[in-house]
Amino acid sequence: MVARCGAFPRHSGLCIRMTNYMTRNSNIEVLFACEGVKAKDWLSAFANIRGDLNIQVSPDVGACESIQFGVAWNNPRGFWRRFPNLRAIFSLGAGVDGLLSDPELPVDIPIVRMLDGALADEMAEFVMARVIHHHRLLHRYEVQQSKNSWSVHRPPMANQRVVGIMGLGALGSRCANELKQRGFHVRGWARTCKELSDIDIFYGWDRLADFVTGCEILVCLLPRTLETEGILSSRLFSRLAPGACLINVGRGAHLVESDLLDAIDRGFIEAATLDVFHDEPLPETHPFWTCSAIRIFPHVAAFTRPETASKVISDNIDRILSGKSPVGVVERVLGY
Ligand code: NDP
Ligand code: OXD
Repeated sequence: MVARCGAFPRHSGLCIRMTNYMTRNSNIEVLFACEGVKAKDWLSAFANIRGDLNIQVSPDVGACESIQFGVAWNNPRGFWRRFPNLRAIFSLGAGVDGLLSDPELPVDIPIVRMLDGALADEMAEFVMARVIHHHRLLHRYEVQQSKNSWSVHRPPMANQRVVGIMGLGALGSRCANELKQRGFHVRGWARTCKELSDIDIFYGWDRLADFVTGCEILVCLLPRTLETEGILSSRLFSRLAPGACLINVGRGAHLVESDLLDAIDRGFIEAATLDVFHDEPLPETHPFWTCSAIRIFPHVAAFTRPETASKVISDNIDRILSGKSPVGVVERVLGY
């Protein structure tokens, strides 16, 4: 999640031109264009680590030709086309589906996703919390309380609990490792083969059915791409262990919403933790709000923090300036 500032209107006077953070010899021109994000915190974070960035904050942009680097989130279509001398665009989020959906995105520069250990730490915390919640059947007690009902449920031990992680990238592999260390029986699914110790690895579409079959807690940490949209569907749910739990922290578009409600009705899924949605904020009238088997979180599993992520971007700027490739370049053909 990219931390948002609710009361930060895009065209307000709070959009600061970064001249007071510049040094006299500054010559690296950066445009911070992150819709709905509190720019002030980012400007301070960059200023704390270096003084040679001249950061402008959208929409207050001077000469478009001077901009060398863009920091992006939630931009309107065609936004980045206006800057002819861009050398890279850094996404504030780990997910770049929004950025890549712009058909007018410059084609000849790297798009770089957010790869920050602190983001992975937070995601691992959230996923661990929710896996333990479902593993210990705490969702049942939440429902019981609303009915004044006292009934004890005995969960299996962690090493008998099969947790499946879809997506074994920066975030998924971190979660898989931590869950393994916590004692769960962990399996993971990715596009290409991986080596993660003591984790059962499945890769490619032809192993998806084997991966899912018998999973008791399924965590989705895939990026949204043309291939992965709608992957959390009836077909997949029907292969899970009966009464399985779902944790979706990838993107809302991974889930076929009506299929989840149907799987809950039919007992394929006992409980779900959802942090991402087709429409965010989730509309007030959405049926998920009133489904007792679903817990809703407003896209808060992991936050991109200015304190650490500014250093990630800064290091990548240095890499580019010294002729190296930045870390985290998106493969546009794959969409992540
Ligand atoms: P990465 O790009 O590092 O990892 C993506 C993983 O998904 C890789 O293991 C990749 O396989 C796998 N994958 C992609 N396409 C397929 C496919 N067709 N079949 C099987 N596996 C596939 O991403 P991150 O781990 O950094 O982030 C994952 C996602 O988490 C983001 O895209 C974003 O949507 C979401 N996110 C959510 C947040 C929240 O607060 N809810 C916060 C941050 C991110 P391979 O390794 O073989 O390439
Ligand atoms: C993020 C994301 O990093 O959801 O916030 O991609």
